[in-house]
Amino acid sequence: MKDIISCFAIEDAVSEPRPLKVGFINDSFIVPAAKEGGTSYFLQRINHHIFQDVDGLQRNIQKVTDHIRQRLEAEGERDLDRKVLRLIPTKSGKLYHLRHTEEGDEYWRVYVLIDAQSQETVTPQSAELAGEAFGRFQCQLSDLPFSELTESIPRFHDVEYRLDQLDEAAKSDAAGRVAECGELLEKINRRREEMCLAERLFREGRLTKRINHCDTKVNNMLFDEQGRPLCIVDLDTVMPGFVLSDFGDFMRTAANTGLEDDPNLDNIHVNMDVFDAYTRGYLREATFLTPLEKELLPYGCRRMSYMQAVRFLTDYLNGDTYYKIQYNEHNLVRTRAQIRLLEEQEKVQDEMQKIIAAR
Ligand code: GN1
Ligand code: MG
Repeated sequence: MKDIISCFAIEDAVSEPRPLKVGFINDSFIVPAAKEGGTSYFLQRINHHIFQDVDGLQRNIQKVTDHIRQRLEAEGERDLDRKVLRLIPTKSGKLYHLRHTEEGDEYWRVYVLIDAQSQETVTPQSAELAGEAFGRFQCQLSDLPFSELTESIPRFHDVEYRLDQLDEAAKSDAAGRVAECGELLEKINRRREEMCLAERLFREGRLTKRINHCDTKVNNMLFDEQGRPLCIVDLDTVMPGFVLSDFGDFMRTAANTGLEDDPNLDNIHVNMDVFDAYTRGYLREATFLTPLEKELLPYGCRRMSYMQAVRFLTDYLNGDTYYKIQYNEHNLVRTRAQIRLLEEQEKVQDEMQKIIAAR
């Protein structure tokens, strides 16, 4: 660990790193300041099986954080290192440290540690703050051309591509599970055209892409002691996409009265209080939206539940190679729960549309 830390352009003296349990994808460590009042750091080993283009990934993060920092500076913000992540380069000026070991290559990076709190659960009040924070995040990046960033996971939120993957999985039927999925496949197939609307509108030049976070969960926000949002973290999936992704994914995860993998489908309804609160906060900040983008937001919710169902079912058919599972039929249960959420969202789409139109 000492060797790894010593590769980075860290000025303050630091103590021994200690592991931190956050997220499932990268390995994270806190590197505490050696003295009171010194800077502490956040060290991560990047999962390069998921993020195969580490150069592109790190360049994305650098561009996004630089851009936000410039905007904040121009607004006269003082508390910069708590309002936006700061990457620490290596002593040779690289955005990560590549280490060759007998077990394979390791990619390490360092941020300044932000002293803040995080939240795991959503209330209507925190949903409004989250809407504001993610809206502001998109707004701060709205003048950075989306083509400046790469897709850190290629075609991550592309529904046409996700359906191609499902078709391939169904065709090869590697785990012999297609026969039991007839009803789910039928529900997915029936909605194909509608759910690929964004990709078609993009090709027709009517819908733009923008820079999205692509993992808009409340636990990817940091709050200060008073519970005010400070900063958005976990920037690995920041990439070009439709604004529908960030809006829809928050609603998929937070505005569901059931669980993402709820075995009891009757638990699953849309939490309209959370929907209303997030929308209020989001639309206050997302002043850059075109009328079409705004109108498509309820579709964005359905699209993300649908895409997640497609991804879970694909993994089930492939024999569970991507998502970690806790039991044999976990991906099937997840698929059913996401399809039910989609059906519930379909029932309230007019209500959603009204809430949005009223803002
Ligand atoms: C994965 O591991 P987690 O929860 O941060 C996935 C998301 C899915 C989510 C479904 C890189 O995110 O896209 O929406 O699972 N992330 C990746 O629970 O595939
Ligand atoms: Mg995550």
